[in-house]
Amino acid sequence: MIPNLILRHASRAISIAAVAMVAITFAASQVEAQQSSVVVRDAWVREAAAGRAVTGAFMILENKSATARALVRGTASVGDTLELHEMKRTDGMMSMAPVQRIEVPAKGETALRPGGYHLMLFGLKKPLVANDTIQLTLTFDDGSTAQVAATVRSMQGRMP
Ligand SMILES: [Cu+2]
Repeated sequence: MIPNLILRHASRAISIAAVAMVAITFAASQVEAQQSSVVVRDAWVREAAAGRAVTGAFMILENKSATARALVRGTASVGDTLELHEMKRTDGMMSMAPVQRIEVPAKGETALRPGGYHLMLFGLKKPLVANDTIQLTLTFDDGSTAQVAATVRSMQGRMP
């Protein structure tokens, strides 16, 4: 009888531990999914023909809070990697480069648009056709995230 009792206690301890693990995991995912004070609107992504593995995404970032925020990273449902980019004119030439963060002032807005800040999506898994919708997950410097639906638009011959 004694081994049986020990066994029962052991399995109970395990199930308590399992419940605790689930609770911790749940709490962690709650933190991760915290809604950002930055609201995203007018999100769109440039159409990408078959064989084209790169495109740009654009939107307005609106900071509803009284604290400055910054976009620090993101992922896209359709690509392998997402980089934050800035396009600017240097010595009369337009060029783009990755940036660490895109600042969004307190109670203010930052526009991501062709010729300025944008998101660069690499490793596209399939062509992006006008009027399709893709999903972006954006993470800000406070760890909050925003889920964004971006519409695919055609934008012939323009960079990025
Ligand atoms: Cu770019």
